[in-house]
Amino acid sequence: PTRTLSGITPSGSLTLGNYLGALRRFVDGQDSTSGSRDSYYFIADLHALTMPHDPQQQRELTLETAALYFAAGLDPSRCAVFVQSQVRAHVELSYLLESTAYVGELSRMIQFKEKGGRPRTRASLFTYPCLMAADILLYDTHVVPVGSDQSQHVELARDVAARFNQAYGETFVIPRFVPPASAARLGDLADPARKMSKSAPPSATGVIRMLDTPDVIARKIGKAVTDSGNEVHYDPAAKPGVSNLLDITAALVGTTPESVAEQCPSYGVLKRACTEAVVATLEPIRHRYAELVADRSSLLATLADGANQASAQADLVVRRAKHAMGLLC
Ligand code: AQP
Repeated sequence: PTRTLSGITPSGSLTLGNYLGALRRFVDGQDSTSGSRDSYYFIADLHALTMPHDPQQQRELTLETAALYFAAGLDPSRCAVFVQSQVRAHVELSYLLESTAYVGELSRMIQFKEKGGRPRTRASLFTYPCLMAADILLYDTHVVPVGSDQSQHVELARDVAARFNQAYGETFVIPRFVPPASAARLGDLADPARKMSKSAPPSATGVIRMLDTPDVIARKIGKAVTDSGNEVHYDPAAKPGVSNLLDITAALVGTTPESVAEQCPSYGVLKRACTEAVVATLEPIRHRYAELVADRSSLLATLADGANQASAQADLVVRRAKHAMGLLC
C-alpha cells in the first residue's frame, strides 16, 4: 500500500490556493487500497510558531483549519486527521533529524531566505525543514501531496532520510514529492506574480479565503488584475493575471485552461465563469463548516482520536530511529 501524508500550517484562514494545491488532493487521496489507514493529514500548528503569533488566535485558527479539513470532505473513518502538537513524536524525531541535517543545506531553503535571515528570526524557522522531514518520515510515507512551493522541503526530507539510512542503517522510507496535476501555484489576484498566501493580511483583496461569502468572492474576482489587451488566452508569462483566472477556473471545473479560454470571449465573461466555479465549490464547504464548528466538543474528540491513531504509528518509527542512532530505548 502507498502511504500518504500532508498538512497545512494554521498561519491564516485557508485560501483557495490551499484548497486546490493541498486540501482537495487530501480528500481525493484518503481512501487506502489495503483497507488499513494509509493516509495521514495533520494541522501543522507547530510550524505556525515559527512566526509571530497570538496564542488565543492560534488556537482558534487551528480549530478552524481542522473543521475545514472535515468540511472539505476528509472522513475520519478513512484517514487519520490530527493536530501536530498532539503527537509528541514530531518534536522528538525533529531533534534527531536536526542532528542529521547540515546548516549549509538548511540555509539554502528558499522559504528561509524569503522570510528569515534576520537577527530576530526565530530559530525554529531555520530548523523548520527538519520538523517537516520528521512529519513525513514518522509515517513511513511514500507520497507527499503538496503544492510546488514545498518541493524543496520534500527534497530535503529525502536527502536527510537517505543520509540517516546510510549512516545508521535502513530506518526510513524515502518519500516522493507529488506535484498537483493543475493549479500548482495560484497567484494572488491583485499581484499574480506573488503566490496566494493565507498569511496575507485579512484585508488583502487578492486572496480568496475558503470561508469567503459569495459576495466577497465576486468582489475579489471582479477586482482581479487582468493584463493589457482584451483577448482571453492562456499564456502565463505574457498574461499572468488572465492565466491565473484560467488556471483557477479550469482546476475547479476539471478541464484545461486553454479550453476555458476558448469559451470566454472577454475578460468580463471569464471573471463571471471563475466566480461561478469558485462559489459552487466553496459554498457547500462553508455550510458544512458552520455545522461542524457549532459542535466544538465533538470536533475536539475527533481530533484526539486522530492523534491517538497517529501516535501509535509515529512512536514505532521514533523508537526505530533512536535505537539506530545509539540512544537507549
Ligand atoms: N497559492 C497556492 N497555490 C497552490 N498551492 C498552494 N499551497 C499554498 N499556497 C498555494 C499549498 O497549500 C499547502 C499549505 O502548506 P503550508 O500551510 O504548510 O505552507 P505554505 O505553502 O507556506 O502556505 P501559504 O498559504 O503560503 O501560507 P503562508 O502564508 O503561511 O506561507 C501546501 O501544500 C502548499 O503547497
